[in-house]
Amino acid sequence: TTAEPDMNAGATAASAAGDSSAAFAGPTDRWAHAVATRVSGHSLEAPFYTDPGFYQRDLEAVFYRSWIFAASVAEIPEPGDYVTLDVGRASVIIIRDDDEEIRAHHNVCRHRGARLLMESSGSVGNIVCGYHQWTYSPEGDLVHAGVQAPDFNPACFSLMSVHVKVIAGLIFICLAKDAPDDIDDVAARIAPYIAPHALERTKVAFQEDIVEHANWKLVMENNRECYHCEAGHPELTCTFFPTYGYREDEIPKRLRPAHDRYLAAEQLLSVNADRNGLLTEAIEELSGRPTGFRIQREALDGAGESYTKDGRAGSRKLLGEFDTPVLGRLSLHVQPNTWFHFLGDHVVTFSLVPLGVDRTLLRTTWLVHEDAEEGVDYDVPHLTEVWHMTNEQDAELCVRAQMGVSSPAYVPGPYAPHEYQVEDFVAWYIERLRAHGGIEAGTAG
Ligand code: 3BY
Ligand code: FES
Ligand code: FE
Repeated sequence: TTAEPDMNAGATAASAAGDSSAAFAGPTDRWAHAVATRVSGHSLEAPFYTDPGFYQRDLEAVFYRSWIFAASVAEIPEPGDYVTLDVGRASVIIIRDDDEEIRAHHNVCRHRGARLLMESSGSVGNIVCGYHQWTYSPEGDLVHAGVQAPDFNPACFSLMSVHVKVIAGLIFICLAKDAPDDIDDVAARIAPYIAPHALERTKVAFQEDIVEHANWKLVMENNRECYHCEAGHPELTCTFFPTYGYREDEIPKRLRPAHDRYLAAEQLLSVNADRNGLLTEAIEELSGRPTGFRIQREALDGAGESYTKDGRAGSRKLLGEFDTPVLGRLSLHVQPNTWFHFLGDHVVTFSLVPLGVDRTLLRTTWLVHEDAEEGVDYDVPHLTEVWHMTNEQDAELCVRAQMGVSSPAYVPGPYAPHEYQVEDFVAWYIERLRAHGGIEAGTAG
C-alpha cells in the first residue's frame, strides 16, 4: 500500500512575515501575529486555547505532521486485531496483519469513500466496507470488489497507508506525507530503556477514556509539571515525589524531607537497576526537534515498587525478567500527545487526541504481564486507583484552566523554574507552528 494522501494539502502558508505595519484585519493575521510574538517563559495568549481558527492550525501544523502515539502492541495481540484512532478529520486503522506486522491505513474506502471500521477496536479477518462490501486484507490490499469493468485494476485501490513506527511495543503513527525522520533517532535512544519491560509480553488490564473539557495544550501543559501535585494529587504523591522539576538548590524547605527520601530511594534504585541491566540517566530533548522527548528512570516513594497507595506492586507477576519490583518509574514524555510510566509490575500509557478547541480525549491504558491473572495476581480497582484518581483530579484542574483563559481578564502569566517542561512543551509547539506556517519569530508584529 503506497498511496499517501497529503493531510496538509489544504493548509495555506501564512504570509505575515514583513507585514509588520499592516493592520491585523483577518483571522490569519491574528494567528500569524500571535505565533510570531509569543513571549517565552509565559503561558500562551488566550486564542491558542479558545479560538476555533487557531485550533484548525493546531491540527494542520501539529497533529497532521507529528508522530502521534496511537496504542501499544498489547492492544492488538493477534493477527486481525485492530484499533481505530480519530485525529482531527482523519480516522486511522491500526491493525496487526497475518505476518504479525503492525500496519496503519486511512479508515476510508477506495470505492466511494465510506468509513470502513466504525468501532474503536475489534478483530477482523479482512476489512469489509459496510457500504458495498469492498474487501481489503489487513495489509490493505483490495481482495474483493464484486463485478467491475474489464479494465478495473484492484492493485490501484489499496487502502491509503499511514506511516507507522513501533518502538519497543509502542505504536506511533504519522499522517504527514513526509514523516519527521528524527523518529529513528528517538527510537534508537529510548528503546533500550523500555525493552526490558517486555511490552510484547503484556496484556491490557484496563483502559479508560475521559473527555476533558479543555484545550489539548492545557492537558499537556498540566502533565508537564508537578507544581500542582502536592495540593492536587494526594494518591499520586504517596509514591510520586512532588519535587519533580525542581533543581537541587530550588527545593522548598517543606519538601526537604521528601527530597531526602528520594535521595535514599535513588541509591537503592541504582543498585537494582544496574543488576537488572536498566538505564536510568535522563535524556531531555523536549524542544528544538520535530519529535521532542524526555526519558528518565527515577525512584518512587513508599515501598518504591509501583503506583499504589503504599507503593507496593499492583500486579504480582513482574514484567520481563525483573528480579525485584523496586525499579522506580521509567517515565517517557513525547511531544505532542503522550506520556508513559513503565514500572516493574505494570505499564501505564496515555494518549491524547483533540476533539475540538475545548474538548480533549485522554485514553489511559494499564498493561500487566500476559500471564498475570485478574483476581489472583492483580485487582483492577487496586491497580488503577491512583492514576484513575489522578486523571480525574487533572481533568478538574484543566477545566478550571480552560474557564480562566476564556475570561477577558486573562493575560499570560510567568512559569516558575520548576515548570520548565511546560515551557519546553509550549516552545516546541510554537516551533512547529512557525515551521509549518512560514512564520519567523518577531516578524509579524
Ligand atoms: O505523568 C507525569 O509525567 C507526571 C505526573 C505528575 C506530573 N507529571 C510530571
Ligand atoms: Fe466502500 Fe462502496 S464505499 S464499498
Ligand atoms: Fe496532575
